Amino acid sequence: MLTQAQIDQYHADGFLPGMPILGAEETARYRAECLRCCGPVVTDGVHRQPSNRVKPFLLFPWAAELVRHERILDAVEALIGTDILVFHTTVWLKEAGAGNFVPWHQDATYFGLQPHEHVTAWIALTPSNLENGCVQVLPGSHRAGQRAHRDERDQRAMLSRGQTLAESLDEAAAVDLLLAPGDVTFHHTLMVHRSAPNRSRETRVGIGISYIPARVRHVTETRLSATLVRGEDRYGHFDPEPSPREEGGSDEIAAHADSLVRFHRASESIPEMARAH
Ligand SMILES: O=C(O)CCC(=O)C(=O)O
Repeated sequence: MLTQAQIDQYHADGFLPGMPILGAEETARYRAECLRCCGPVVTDGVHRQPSNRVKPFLLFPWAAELVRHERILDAVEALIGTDILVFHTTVWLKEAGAGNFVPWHQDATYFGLQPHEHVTAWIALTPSNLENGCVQVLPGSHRAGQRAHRDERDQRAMLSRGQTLAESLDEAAAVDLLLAPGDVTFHHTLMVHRSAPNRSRETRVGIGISYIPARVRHVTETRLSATLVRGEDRYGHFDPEPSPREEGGSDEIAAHADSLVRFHRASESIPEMARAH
């Protein structure tokens, strides 16, 4: 799936620019499902709550299918190896004119994973461009390791505590990840990135899937859950998660709630989070 040159590029730059991975039809289907289940407006009988946007693959069969997409996993395997878990997933839905933005940050700050081998596959379900607030990355920034963050409380910040890099950056070096629907980019957990508000007239939808090799563990006392999507888990660092059989089922809702409660409990004691002021 990836050439050796692309793999080298990922390790050198900390990200891979968008590549067309999903076909037009499947992209349209995932976009419709994502808006139906995780969108801002209640229009039908879907069990809808804000947390649907976090780990939707435990609630919705279409999302469970997406995190197991063979072509995405082929690329992920080239970057982190054959035994792959989904640790987390976020639907990044930016409504037109809402002013929501993502501050400069590193994902590693709030995940508490060691070693730092987690990779995010960011899937564009709509166009993602400068007008609607695409992701922007600082190439090579992952090589300087974990940086200090502070909490910047702002209702419009799309990170739970408004985690923002404490130091100033050379923003002129930022690269805009310009994507067509169905494109996927990959970024390293220490990559410094952000995204600006959506100033277009359309909603921007992306899904960020956090993949880790099974050897990676979580650093806090709380035992977390994760989903094996390829290969074998010979480490058992995480409790296995069930795949949803039906949308809105009580087992599915319970498994999702359990996973999120553990994740939020663990977040409080991640060393990088405790140091953020
Ligand atoms: O979608 C966005 O605007 C931000 C995405 C992001 O921060 C991430 O995937 O880690």
